[in-house]
Amino acid sequence: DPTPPHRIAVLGAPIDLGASVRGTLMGPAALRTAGLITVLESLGLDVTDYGDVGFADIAELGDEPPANAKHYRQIQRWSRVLARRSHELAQTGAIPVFLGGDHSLSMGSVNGIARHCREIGRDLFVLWLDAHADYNTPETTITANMHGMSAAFLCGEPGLDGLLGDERRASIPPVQLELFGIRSIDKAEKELLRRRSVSIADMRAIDEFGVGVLMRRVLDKVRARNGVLHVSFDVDFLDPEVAPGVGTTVPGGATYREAHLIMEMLHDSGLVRSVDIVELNPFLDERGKTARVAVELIASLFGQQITDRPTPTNAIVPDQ
Ligand code: EXY
Ligand code: MN
Ligand code: MN
Ligand code: MN
Repeated sequence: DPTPPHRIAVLGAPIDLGASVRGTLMGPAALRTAGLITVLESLGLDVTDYGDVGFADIAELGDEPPANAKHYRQIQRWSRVLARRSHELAQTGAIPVFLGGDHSLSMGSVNGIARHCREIGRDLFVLWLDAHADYNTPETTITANMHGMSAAFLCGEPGLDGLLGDERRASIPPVQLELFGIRSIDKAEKELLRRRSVSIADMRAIDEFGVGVLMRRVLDKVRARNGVLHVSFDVDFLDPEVAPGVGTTVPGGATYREAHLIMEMLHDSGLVRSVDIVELNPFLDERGKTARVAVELIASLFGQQITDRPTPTNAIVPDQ
C-alpha cells in the first residue's frame, strides 16, 4: 500500500521527568503555537487534535521500582496511558503524531503501535532520529534518566519488565531499529548495541555517504519486508545551531537541509504510519526557533515541498 492514510491524530504528552533538564512538558503547546495543526491542514490532511493526555485515571502499580530508573512511578503511568491511547489511535487508521515531552514517551507510544502492527501482521521498523542511541537499561545507565532507555525498552531489553503492568508489552527485534544521526553513546550502551546488531547511521557515516544514500538503505530494508515505519524524531538530532531548544545538545548534528531531505524521502516512501516529536524544550529555546524548525520538518514529512513555502513573515513586503 504505497498510499498512506491522510488522516492524522495528534496527541500531546507533556512529560519531562524522563530527562535531567525540566521543561519539555511545554513541548506540545510550543509545537501547536508554532502552527503544527494548521500547517498539516494546509497540506490537505484531515487532522484531529486530541489535546494533551493525562494519567489521572491510571492507578499506581505495586511492582518494585527498579534501581537506576529515576521517576519510575511517573514514567510508568505515562507509559501505560500512552500505550493504550497509541494502540487505540493506530486502530482508527489515522497516522498518530505524538507531541513530547521527553523521549521516555516512546516506551508507551511505540508499544501501542507495535501491538497494532502485530495484530495486522506487518513488520514495524523504527527510525530513531537522535544524537543519542537511547539504548541504556537500568543496568548500563550512568545517569538513571529514563529518556536514555526508551529504544532499549521497545526492543525488549530486560530491566523495566513491570513498566506496563497489564498493558501488553510489544517489542520489535533490535534489527528493526534504525538509529540515525547518532553522535553520543555510552560505553556499556555501545557494547549492548553491538551485541544486538542494531544498525547505526552515525554522523560520521552521514558525513561520508550523505543522508540520501543512508536513508535509501533504510527504506529499501523496510520495503523488502513489506514493513511500515514509525519515526521517532528527537529534535537533538539536529545541530544545536539549528535547534538550540533542547536540554541535551551535542555538536555536529544534522544540518537544516539534511534533516529536510530525510523528511522528504520519508514522505515520498509512503511508509510512515506513526511519529513522535520529542525533547523540544521551549524553556531553552530562542524565540521559538526550534519549535518552528520542528514544525517545518513535520511539514516536509507530510508532503510540503521545499520550493512551496510562504514568504517568511519577517520579510519586508512593500505596500500594495
Ligand atoms: N546516554 C545518556 C543517558 O543515558 O543519560 C544520554 C541520554 C540522552 C537521551 C536523549 C534524549 O535523547
Ligand atoms: Mn532521544
Ligand atoms: Mn537525544
Ligand atoms: Mn555534515
